[in-house]
Amino acid sequence: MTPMITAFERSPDRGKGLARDMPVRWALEEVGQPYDVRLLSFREMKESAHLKIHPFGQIPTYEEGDLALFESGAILLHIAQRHTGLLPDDASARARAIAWMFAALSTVEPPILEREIAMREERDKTWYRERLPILEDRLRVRLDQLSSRLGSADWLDYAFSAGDLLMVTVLRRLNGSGILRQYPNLFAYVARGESRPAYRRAFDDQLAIFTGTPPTSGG
Ligand code: GTB
Repeated sequence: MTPMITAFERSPDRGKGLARDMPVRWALEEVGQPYDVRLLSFREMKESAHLKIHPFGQIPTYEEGDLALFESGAILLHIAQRHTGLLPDDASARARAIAWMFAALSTVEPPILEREIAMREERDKTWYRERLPILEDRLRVRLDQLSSRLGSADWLDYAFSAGDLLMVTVLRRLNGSGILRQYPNLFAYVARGESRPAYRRAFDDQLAIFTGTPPTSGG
């Protein structure tokens, strides 16, 4: 059964691969699972047909037979558990890779998002100039820690895993900020993830939606 995922009909990032269908596409490409894509407008995301699948009216979702999932992290875990290639066979290594998935979404991403949201929505507030350095300091604490842990390794826990896939995805949100360049090992880590063939295929497919050119694979 070919899974169906949802994505923006017109992504606000203009095809930069920052929307959360990107990690789902990347995971499906890594495990060699073809998939279909249903594109949704912002209006369609809030309609009852989609709300039955996603209670918060967002993308991505994942449908496969009777199973309908929302939350990119849960979708990633499902794909990684169902196929080989994204989680190690060894039980302890598998548990550690899953810990990195949670770390990406619940420890590293929040300070990245807080800064991003402040820059987008609070620029005109009186407190903005004082608050931004506080948010950037908080972010640097996390990046310092992540950079120390990664050291000179290629991936967070030996072999590439779904933990790396999500961590690279999360760090990509800093693209263009100049912050990642201050951490050469994290910068190289993101580039290493982006150079994987599966990543490239996923990126090109989501970009094709924006540019209107036919997809090469996946959907
Ligand atoms: N926790 C959920 C998950 O991980 O799946 C969050 C899902 C989510 O935030 N979905 C967003 C959405 O549907 C799209 S990805 N938003 C529409 C809405 O809430 O009405 C977030 C996103 C959107 C745009 C950019 N961008 O333009 O750069 C980046 C990321």
